[in-house]
Amino acid sequence: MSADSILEQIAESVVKAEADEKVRELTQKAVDEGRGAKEIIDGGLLLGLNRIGEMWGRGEAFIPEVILSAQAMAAGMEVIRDLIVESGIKPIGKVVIGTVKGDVHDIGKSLVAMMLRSSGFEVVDLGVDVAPEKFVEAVKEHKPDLLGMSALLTTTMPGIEDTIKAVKQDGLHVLTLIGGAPVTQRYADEVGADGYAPDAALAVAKAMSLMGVKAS
Ligand code: B12
Repeated sequence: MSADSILEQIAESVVKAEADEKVRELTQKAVDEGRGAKEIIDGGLLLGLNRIGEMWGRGEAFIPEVILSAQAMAAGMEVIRDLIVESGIKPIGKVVIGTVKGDVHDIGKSLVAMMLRSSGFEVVDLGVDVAPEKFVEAVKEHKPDLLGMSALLTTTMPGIEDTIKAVKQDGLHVLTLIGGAPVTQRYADEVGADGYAPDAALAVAKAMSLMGVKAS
């Protein structure tokens, strides 16, 4: 079997969200064939995730399928973690993310977290109902490059502004990225957020552009 076809198999395995074991096995095979970490990620794992992301955008795939594909990709990433360390590929950046105070909507935020993780970011997920002071504490503790906030209710959206103010008041330097169904670019501009994205795929692209990395 040629090396290119193993990368294609990995991509298809991620799209189909085949058992994590299968993705692990194929990734290990690619490693054994001498393929480098970047090649396996770009030509196999990430290619698969991008494909399912595009299918989702066209309405040909549903959220549970995207989540399963992201998990399958993460299983492959585990196999090449050691290779990544050896080849000196650094995480693109660190993100602390959470859903704002009073809001328990978890699905969109977790999807964004998973896509960021799968795309090479280190992610600290604070969960839901996160008060501004908790975000501030987490920024002090983890020193992330980006702070992601999600709000799904018009009544909890002010939690984004409160958190941005609290972070600034503490003199912390972190880029802010916000999203959630009622959130808009206009709102992001109003509250002084550094970035906004309407979905998980664009959240990754935005996070990359904020970090000065070109999305592939
Ligand atoms: C599932 C759901 C729930 C579940 C949540 C379960 C869970 N574990 O998350 C439960 C049943 C608990 C729930 C409760 C409530 N809900 Co509700 N819920 C929804 C529903 C149906 C889907 C939300 C969802 O998961 N969508 C799928 C995900 C993938 O999409 P998403 O969240 O928008 O996320 C995407 C983007 O927004 C973006 N994104 C999200 N976060 C972030 C963060 C960053 C940094 C970035 C860049 C991008 C980003 O990327 C994501 C992926 O593409 C919506 C309706 C809807 N269609 O949105 C109502 C909805 C959000 N809920 C609503 C309401 C009113 C409530 C309740 C107040 C109901 C009640 N009376 O009790 C409570 C509030 C509870 C609370 N305090 O939070 C309203 C909000 C209206 C408003 N504008 O304020 C909605 C819009 C329903 C409606 N049409 O009335 N809800």
